[in-house]
Amino acid sequence: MSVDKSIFRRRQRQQETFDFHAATPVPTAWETSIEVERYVPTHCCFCGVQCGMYLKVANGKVVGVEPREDFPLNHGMLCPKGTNAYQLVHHPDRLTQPLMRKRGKESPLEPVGWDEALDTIVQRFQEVQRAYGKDAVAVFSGSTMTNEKCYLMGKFARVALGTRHIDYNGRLCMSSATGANERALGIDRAANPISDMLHADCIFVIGANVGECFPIVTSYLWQARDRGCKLIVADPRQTPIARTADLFLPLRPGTDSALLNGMLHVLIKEGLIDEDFIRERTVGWEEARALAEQYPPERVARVCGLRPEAVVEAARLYGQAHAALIYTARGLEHQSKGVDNGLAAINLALATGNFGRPGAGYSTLTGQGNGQGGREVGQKATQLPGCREIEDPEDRAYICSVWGIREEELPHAGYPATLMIPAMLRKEIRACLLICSNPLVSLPDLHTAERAFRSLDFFVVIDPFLSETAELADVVLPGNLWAEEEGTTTSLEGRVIKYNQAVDPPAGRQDWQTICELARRLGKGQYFAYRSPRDIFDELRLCTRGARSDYWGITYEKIEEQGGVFWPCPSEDHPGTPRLYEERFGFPDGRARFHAVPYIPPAEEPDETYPFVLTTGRVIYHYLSGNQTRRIPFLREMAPYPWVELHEQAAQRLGIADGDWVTVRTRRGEMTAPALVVRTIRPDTLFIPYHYGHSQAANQLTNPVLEPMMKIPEFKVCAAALERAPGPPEWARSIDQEQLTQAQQRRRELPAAARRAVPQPR
Ligand SMILES: Nc1nc2c(c(=O)[nH]1)N[C@H]1C(S)=C(S)[C@@H](COP(=O)(O)OP(=O)(O)OC[C@H]3O[C@@H](n4cnc5c(=O)[nH]c(N)nc54)[C@H](O)[C@@H]3O)O[C@H]1N2
Ligand SMILES: Nc1nc2c(c(=O)[nH]1)N[C@H]1C(S)=C(S)[C@@H](COP(=O)(O)OP(=O)(O)OC[C@H]3O[C@@H](n4cnc5c(=O)[nH]c(N)nc54)[C@H](O)[C@@H]3O)O[C@H]1N2
Ligand code: SF4
Ligand SMILES: [Mo]
Repeated sequence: MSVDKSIFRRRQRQQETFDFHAATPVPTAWETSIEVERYVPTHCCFCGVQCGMYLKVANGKVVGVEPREDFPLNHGMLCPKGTNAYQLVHHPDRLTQPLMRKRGKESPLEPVGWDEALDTIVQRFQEVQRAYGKDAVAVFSGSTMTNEKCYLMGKFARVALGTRHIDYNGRLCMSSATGANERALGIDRAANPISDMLHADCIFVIGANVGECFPIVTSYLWQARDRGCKLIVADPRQTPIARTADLFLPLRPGTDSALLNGMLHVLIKEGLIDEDFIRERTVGWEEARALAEQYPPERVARVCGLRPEAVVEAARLYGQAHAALIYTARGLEHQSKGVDNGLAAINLALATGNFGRPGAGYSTLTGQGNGQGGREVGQKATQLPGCREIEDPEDRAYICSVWGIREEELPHAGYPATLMIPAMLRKEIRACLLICSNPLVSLPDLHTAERAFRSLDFFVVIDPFLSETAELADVVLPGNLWAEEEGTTTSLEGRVIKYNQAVDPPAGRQDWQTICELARRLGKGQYFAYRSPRDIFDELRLCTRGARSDYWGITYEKIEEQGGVFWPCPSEDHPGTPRLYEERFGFPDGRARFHAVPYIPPAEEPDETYPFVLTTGRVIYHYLSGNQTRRIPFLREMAPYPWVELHEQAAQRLGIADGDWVTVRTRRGEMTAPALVVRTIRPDTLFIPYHYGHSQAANQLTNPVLEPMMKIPEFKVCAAALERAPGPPEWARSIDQEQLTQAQQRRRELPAAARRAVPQPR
């Protein structure tokens, strides 16, 4: 691959003057004199923004990274995770051989050859299936991997194993938004490209910490504001973007639909709705309007813990804009009413005619690297590739025709990931193959989840690193990383892009090869006779032809030529579809649906025993379960341990000082961590970052209650008690005291700026 190196020199010069990058230490490999042989164009492996990057290869190794200026979204920017991601590739912790417990559950994991590992897996899966039926084996998949692999997992489960139980970690992520999109708009994708932010007069961000979780998108928010766009932020914590918002709404966790209904109430009262749009392009308005009448600002303010005038002001700012965007993320979606919350947000956009124009729309900010593609290509319990329905006779028949199987052979709907846990405990699911997820950090109520995985007769994990979950497996197969394969992902915009391979995986196999080899040993090799990821992609394209997420017109070449292609793209001469709903919504009648969604409180409300609301989420330095980012020295140093964020009023009341050890207790469990006393969180709310495992895991505390339709857990709201701990917890005793002091110092320094600069919530 020949690349004009002058752009890199220019880029490096820019970095010297650009604050954002100055804050990011330059990895040492950038400074060495190694002669770079190749610059491999690819994308970041972490979040859904999928920033374009070059991996720098020297002597057969990935030695560094450069941001790509030619990718239309990040334009030469990367966040701290992106600049350090390359350090995973040759990390000493990489698994290089299969590991197996040779003498039963109590024996240690020992290195074995691939043949022995694969034969054991096949033999044990077959034993379980013979004794207890095909559905006794489940597949638990993930979305931070390519479309090709996500697609392959769905086909592997249904065709090679013949089980109906396949689902994935997106269930824990944006599945509420999927539910809302499907019910109200008919298409499960962001309505707008991110660049639409530059055409908006108002952007309403609710439940999304854009600054820390989608850092590169933040630059679009700032540019929009520079052009006069108003920014409204609703979050129980004053996140970095909330500090620059025109209006900050520090709402009580779990009360989003009340706020949104209240805003609709004001819009109606003040005549800020678009009656032509409602009449011509929607159905169900009368019911939504009637319901909104019951949400006057005074009532809403009481429920949400806000001032009534703030609700009115939010509605005015939003309703008076010519073009307005709403962005939601997990703050609003990780709730037992997550789908309702999404529907209530969509109601606002529909009532004001904010769809199908530049700068007008509603989108969820999809989180995982391939969180968009992963939810379309058929690794969900009820889904076939292309967002087809597993219970739809036509969809079944079509996919069977592509796969070359009989309709009776295709299993029906299985359990969503969160319902696999009770099924394991009931011994209904007895074996599991898990890839690209670390549920023993990421599932709610971890003590129960751990019992479930331990109760399996046989458990296989495929991961590049020994995760907390892999520690429990009977066989661990080394997985590959993004730098070690070719394949596509679909970014949070709905843009299909492509990873290119920089180096070979250390264990000699790519995941798709491992899966195909397992299929062959299960006697189904004829259905998995791919020679490359491209073969898999071409079959995926065919599966999606004419379906809701249509990739038929997208080829590897076209992705490279166009800098990505937005689906739907029904034919090779079609340019792709950056903005949805310009003419019609995704239902046969072309109209969107209003939904009347009454506010229902979270499943657990504070009481005398558990007086706080506990919420959980992310920090900029770590990605999800932390199994990757906790191994990268710079990221680890910046946030080595979890903490408990609380307001100084609460701290004073309980006699807690910044840095004290505190214990948080809920109905599920307890954990001890240092207190971080701030003014940037509601005084009734606690926050713990969830990127840590074992006794440092926030999910020891969280409520496993599920949203009824999509079965997503309520990670964002549960009742909790807080007290000073008598001393450090076990985990702190076993680490170097000096390291701990340094970490606490750094943690204090981080939000110190925030503590000084907090304007009072308006
Ligand atoms: N640095 C980093 N970036 C990431 C990730 C990561 O792990 N680390 N993960 C990626 C993934 S998979 C995802 S899903 C996204 C997640 O991206 P976000 O959803 O932005 O991140 P979270 O921290 O989970 O939650 C967002 C905000 O919700 C707020 N919140 C809590 N409760 C409520 C509530 O009841 N209502 C409202 N309105 N807000 C509430 C929290 O205070 C928090 O600021 O990030 C992606 N990007
Ligand atoms: N309390 C609380 N819990 C949460 C959340 C929260 O906000 N609060 N957020 C939830 C959300 S939004 C999400 S998305 C989930 C995510 O939770 P997880 O599914 O646990 O996410 P990851 O940490 O990305 O796990 C991916 C695993 O796959 C491995 N991996 C990465 N790439 C590849 C690959 O190409 N091949 C293979 N074989 N393995 C690979 C990584 O090493 C890692 O161990 O967590 C959820 N849990
Ligand atoms: S914003 Fe997301 S995709 Fe971009 S560099 Fe950071 S983690 Fe990677
Ligand atoms: Mo996520």
